Amino acid sequence: METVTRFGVSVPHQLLERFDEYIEQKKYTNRSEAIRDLIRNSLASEEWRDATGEVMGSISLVYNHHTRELTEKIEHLQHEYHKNIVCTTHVHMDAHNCMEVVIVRGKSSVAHDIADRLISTRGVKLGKLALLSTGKNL
Ligand code: NI
Repeated sequence: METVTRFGVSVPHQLLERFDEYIEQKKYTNRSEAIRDLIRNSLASEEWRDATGEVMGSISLVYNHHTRELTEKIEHLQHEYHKNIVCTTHVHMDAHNCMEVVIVRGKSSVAHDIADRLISTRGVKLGKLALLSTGKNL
């Protein structure tokens, strides 16, 4: 039988409440099975990473612009990848929250690197990379 490892995770109370609602909706019987599936899905979506050739992608971010130095960090990162970033659209959603959509082009691995660095920046609440082929070979 496969060895199972237990580990502890620190989660803000409100986030865990929301997660428990999600678990109930999805008919999971416990948190462990739900977390295992989330891990499997995250790993599966990494398969795109190895695609060769040029791709187009959009990276959507949601963040609170009051978070210290966050806006500067996001802008700095985008300058670092200026050769791969086509454009950026910023939406002030309410008094606190912003949505930013960054259009990227280049190798799949680079699009993933940009997305990973932006999404993992402290204060970014939600983030998603959507990749598309350039359509050249279709
Ligand atoms: Ni804004």
